[in-house]
Amino acid sequence: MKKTRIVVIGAGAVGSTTAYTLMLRNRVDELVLIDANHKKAVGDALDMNHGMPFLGGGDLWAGSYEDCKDADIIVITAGAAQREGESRVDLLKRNAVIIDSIVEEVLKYNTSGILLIASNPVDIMSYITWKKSGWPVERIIGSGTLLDSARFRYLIGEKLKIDPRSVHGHIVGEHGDSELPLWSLANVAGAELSLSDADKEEVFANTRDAAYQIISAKGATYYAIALALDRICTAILRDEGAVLNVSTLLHDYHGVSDVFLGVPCVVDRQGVREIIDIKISDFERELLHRSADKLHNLIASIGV
Ligand code: 6V0
Repeated sequence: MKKTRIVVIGAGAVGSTTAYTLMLRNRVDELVLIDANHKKAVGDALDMNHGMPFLGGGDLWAGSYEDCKDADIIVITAGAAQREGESRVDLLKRNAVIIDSIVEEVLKYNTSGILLIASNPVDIMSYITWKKSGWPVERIIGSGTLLDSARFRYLIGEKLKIDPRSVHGHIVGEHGDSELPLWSLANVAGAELSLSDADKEEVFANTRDAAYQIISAKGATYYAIALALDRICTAILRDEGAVLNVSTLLHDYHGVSDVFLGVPCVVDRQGVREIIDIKISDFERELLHRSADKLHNLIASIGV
């Protein structure tokens, strides 16, 4: 049987934590770390391999782009990290150049895998990756608002004293300042949430601003995004058909087209198999359009 392989490009805080998470959960036969700073990737691989006697599991090494050959999933986490006070969109130009060069290298060795993007601004990086690769759009997945939706569910769960796994809630749109909560769909066991307007405002503000809070406290966010990336990889490798709020190309989705945004998608071995056609309120639709307009303008500004 063919071995499963995931390549993680960028062995910084997000990439190394993602590799560690995949390793702990024994998700894959072969795990490869690539970084422009090869020494860092080598150090991480050594450090993680020294834990194998406690875990058992597959092979893990610091590699090169040639290792993308036969990879099932290539996770891109490389790039400049968000600085304190820096909006995700300020990262755009710095990261666009990096992503373009990485995709060019990957394409030399792999034409059939799935590219999973985490680098910010993730919706635009995913769009750039799709354009550059020429791959079918279902095989380009941005981590989108999956992390934001997890934060949202956690914070609702905290307010209601309910396990976040039993809270259903979706953040859609940009992974960033223009994202929006779909309160009209949020529920516990199908029942409407017993939250005041003030509670809702607080929950959403803490969801939207979570990255700023964490970066201000410790410089970077990486544990929860690593779990979110692990979740997407697992949905792909196990052909799950899981519904995840990942970033995908929209085509006349509530009137929005030609932009990658986080929306509920069915994820399986093909990548994004389909987008769920949710019912949203007129107000939510207007906010979704604003989020899309913001990204359209940014994409136009860098001439992609
Ligand atoms: P980091 O710790 O600075 O790591 C970035 C890594 O990328 C470093 O090890 C660099 O050496 C490496 N790198 C830079 N250029 C290249 C290149 N051309 N080829 C290979 N490797 C390269 O950053 P961190 O890991 O904290 O963040 C990485 C990216 O993830 C940033 O863009 C973040 O903004 C983004 N995040 C995205 C999240 C999401 O929800 N999508 C969440 C958190 C962070």
